[in-house]
Amino acid sequence: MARRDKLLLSSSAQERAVRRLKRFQIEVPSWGFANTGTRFGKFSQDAAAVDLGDKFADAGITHQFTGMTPSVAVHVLWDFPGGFDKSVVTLARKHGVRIGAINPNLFQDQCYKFGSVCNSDARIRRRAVKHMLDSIEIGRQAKSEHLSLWFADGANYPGQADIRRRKKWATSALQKAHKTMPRNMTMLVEYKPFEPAAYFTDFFDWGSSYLFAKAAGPRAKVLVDTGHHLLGCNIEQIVAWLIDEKMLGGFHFNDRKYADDDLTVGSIDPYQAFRIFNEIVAYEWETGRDLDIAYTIDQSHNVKPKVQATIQTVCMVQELFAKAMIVDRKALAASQASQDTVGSEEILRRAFLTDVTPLLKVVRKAMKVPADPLSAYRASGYEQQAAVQRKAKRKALGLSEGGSYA
Ligand code: PSV
Ligand code: MN
Repeated sequence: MARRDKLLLSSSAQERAVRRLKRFQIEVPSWGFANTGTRFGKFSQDAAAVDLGDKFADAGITHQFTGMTPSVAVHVLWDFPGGFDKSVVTLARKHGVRIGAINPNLFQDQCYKFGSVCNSDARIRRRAVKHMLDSIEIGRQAKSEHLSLWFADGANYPGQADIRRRKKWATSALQKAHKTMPRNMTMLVEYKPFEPAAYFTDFFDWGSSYLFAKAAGPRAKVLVDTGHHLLGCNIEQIVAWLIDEKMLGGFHFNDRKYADDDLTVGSIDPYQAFRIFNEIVAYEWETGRDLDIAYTIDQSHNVKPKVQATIQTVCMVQELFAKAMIVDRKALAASQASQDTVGSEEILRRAFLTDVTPLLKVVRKAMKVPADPLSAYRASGYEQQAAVQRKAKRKALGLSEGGSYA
């Protein structure tokens, strides 16, 4: 039976924790509000977003109830199928949010069957680079600070592709994109060791992303998607190393059981997310400075109602970050110095098992949001209203199901 310790913080420690938690923000993905599915099918929800305005509205309502999600990550092909213009910026503002990371889509067009920036056909590589440059231009107009890159490039069979040449092609593409980025933009390079390519992916682990980012230029960093690791991988160690190398640019948070399951954070292993936050908070505690990290959710809610799943995630992230904030860092340092393994582990476990609800209550009061955002949202009637309106919108548009997620 887990022990639920009482939260006992000195008033200065509590004030510090409240101030930091008030500054903690996490970006929501536009695609988390649209109808999604697995490769076996898609189950649509009436309240799922039909268009970009709906996605911004859902992000806005999430922000209204949590105070933590002022920005929305967009996916160029899914969100701007007819092209981008500045009215999109106004539309986001109307719903109380702004545009966050720009995600080019370099995996869905037929031409990318054998890769994008790693394609052996130079014409396809040029097309992929052009799409990145177009995405940077969208970012410039939207005043976005992040270009978030994920490549599905890879090979399905041994012998299919020249691994070293592909590495060089990718490097050259990233360098071209980096050269074009405005000064205030950071390039985030994501990795994934599997899927959709079955034999190898070109951006396969944090080391490959690190090398690509280093070669691209000084404003390129690594993005860690928590679902993109082989089972058993020690993600917090990767996080600690990237922090130490000043190369941790951002996160895509989600949880997983078997593969890249895109489940809500903490639904399977909350201790994993806590251990990641523990590394971040440890660094911030030592240096007295907030790390500049793009925290983002990357989840797809196939069975849970989308906004509920998002609010649940945001609150879970806040709770786990709060637990990392209450780790007794001085005691931990002393315990590590005396090589007390059990004592050190207990300090972490004690923080993890402590009920931080009282602390979160103070934070949420200061942020002027409900003490229990999820219950308040569920009681608000937003979802029922959205379901009616969006069903009617779909009917008027002749759509059989919702969402611009292709
Ligand atoms: C790929 O699995 C990924 O994590 C990338 O970040 C994509 O942009 C996103 O998922 C799309 O859902
Ligand atoms: Mn991702």
